[in-house]
Amino acid sequence: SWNQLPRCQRNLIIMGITAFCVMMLLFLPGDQLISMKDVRLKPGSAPFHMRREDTLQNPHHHPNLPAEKSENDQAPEISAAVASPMTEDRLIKQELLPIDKVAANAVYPDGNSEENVVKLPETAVALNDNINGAIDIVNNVEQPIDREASSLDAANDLSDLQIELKEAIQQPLNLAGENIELHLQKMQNQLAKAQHFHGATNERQSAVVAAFKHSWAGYKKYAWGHDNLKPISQTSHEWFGLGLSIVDSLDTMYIMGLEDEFNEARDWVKNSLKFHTSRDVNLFEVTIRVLGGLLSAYHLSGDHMFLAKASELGNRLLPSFLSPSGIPYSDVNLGERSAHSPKWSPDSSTSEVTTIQLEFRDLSRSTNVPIYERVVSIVNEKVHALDKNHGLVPIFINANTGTFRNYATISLGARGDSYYEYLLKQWLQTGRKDNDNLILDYMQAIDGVLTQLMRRTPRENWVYIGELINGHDFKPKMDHLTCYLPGTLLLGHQNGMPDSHLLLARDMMDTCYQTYIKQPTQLAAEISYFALNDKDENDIYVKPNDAHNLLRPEFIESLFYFYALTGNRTYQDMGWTIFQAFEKHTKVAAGYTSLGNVKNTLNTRMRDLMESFWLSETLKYFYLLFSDNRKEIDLEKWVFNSEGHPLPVYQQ
Ligand code: DMJ
Repeated sequence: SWNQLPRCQRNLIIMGITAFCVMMLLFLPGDQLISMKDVRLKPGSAPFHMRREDTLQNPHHHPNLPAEKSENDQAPEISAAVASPMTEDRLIKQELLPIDKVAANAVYPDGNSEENVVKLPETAVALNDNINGAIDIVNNVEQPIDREASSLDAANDLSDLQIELKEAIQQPLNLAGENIELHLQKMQNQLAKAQHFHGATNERQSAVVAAFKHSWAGYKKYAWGHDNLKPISQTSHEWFGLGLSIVDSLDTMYIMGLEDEFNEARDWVKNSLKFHTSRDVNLFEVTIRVLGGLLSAYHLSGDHMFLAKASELGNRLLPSFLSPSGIPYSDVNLGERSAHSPKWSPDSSTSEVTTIQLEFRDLSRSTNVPIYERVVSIVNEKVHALDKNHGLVPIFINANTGTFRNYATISLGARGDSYYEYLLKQWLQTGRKDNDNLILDYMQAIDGVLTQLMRRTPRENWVYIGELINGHDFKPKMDHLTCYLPGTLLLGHQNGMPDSHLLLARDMMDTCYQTYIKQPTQLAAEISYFALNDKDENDIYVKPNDAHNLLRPEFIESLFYFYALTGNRTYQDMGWTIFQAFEKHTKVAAGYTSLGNVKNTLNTRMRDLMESFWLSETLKYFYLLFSDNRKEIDLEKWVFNSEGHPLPVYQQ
């Protein structure tokens, strides 16, 4: 029939097809071309040389570099450094210098101040080899991949797991083939040993202990057994009905040496903490606060009652993982042993499904019951396999399909934050030996933060991390939640991550501190905005609806890491300024309260809630920050979960 067409018609069709092909080539998205190039990277090339030279844009403008440069106009040494973290010949500081010393030397990645650089630590060499190995596998396009077979394997794995899960849920006390109490008794010599703490050794620590005791007294009097205290109305606040403030406080009291308070809380947990009520709770919140709180109390005190409780709770949380994809549902009914997506949306938050792994893994390893670690490792694998935007993840994920929501925001604040935190911390928890995928994802994500989300303000050069609305449009907004990042980055750097992470950590620290001291109350708002250009009046500003302060811990947490890892006491002084601001503006007769407005000392609009993280995190991090012994909790041996509960590092 082609031959029967008139010649001019045939010519027209040929021209049309040719024009279509040319158009396709012209409009193929740039990043697809880049990823096509990536796949052909030679084995052994630097792991994160994943962009073309002209896309290696690092908006990290340090004050020592020309400040007026545009975002696309980078100092070459910085671009190169960010582009080539962890290459074989890179030298990394073995011992972290006090941060101000690093600033004085102004050594950026690949800088060569002899004083600052020594040989790559062994762990980092090993890591580097592993990473290169992993990248080799990814890059080896010659290797045939039987996708059908591997997806069948995955489906089989998932259905095996579901069978195992259902059995575990139906026989809660039989997890290890026997009653959990008997099981723990048999594990006797593997059980945790009690740790010893001295209590406060200086005035600042004593002031924090006094703040804790004041909070505890109010909670005891007006809200005992309920989740939170409402210190203005002097009543209680219920969320999950699990005595959150008690469980969240256990390890803080143990570390502070508050024996009487710890013992009364212990009795409440033993006799009154019940999980059989038919009530929906949030998997993530209950995991980080209650499961994490119980496990930490167990590891610090050596009291196996806490482990038995944790085991019962862990079992009741398992129905969350009975989803078609293995990505957990966000809501679980502990009494009914059932789970579902949130009522308001089909999706779970990305940070929520990826911030349960430390706790579930610890539960498995503490009880010798593998199912908990298995279910969360599957979540790791699934999320690892999903496409990301320069290593950054959308903030919503669907538990039924196992995919990210299209066009969801990318943020290191609410719903995104602790995804990045747990990538690093899980790797640390397993002695930096397992979980290469996670540390690869972490490095790639921080690379993405540097190139996609980091900006400097036009006048004062404050570094901040913005958001990508719909996954694309940059918004100069940073949640206070994001101020956990400098501490995590420093922790990573101490464990072999590139120097670009250290620089970002230090710059972010300065900015987060500014979000506090720029406010008349010297307390940070929930959300800060940053000037994009000179038209904005202030470099950092707060909108009226974002001016609240919930007694959040993130910046104090970062100060703690900076002090613990550098020994530089400047961070203690910064923390002391903020502690005094909390004392001045949030302390009330029955405890400490959240505020509605940090912008006006005469009208702070007290909000009437003392969240349990004030007790588990903010006060704990203040106490450890002010310690004379910066290794009071040794970060080589302990890893803090997202709610400030220390869990042991496993070397095996
Ligand atoms: C805490 O519950 C945890 O730190 C969580 O990861 C984020 N938000 C609060 C504290 O702000």
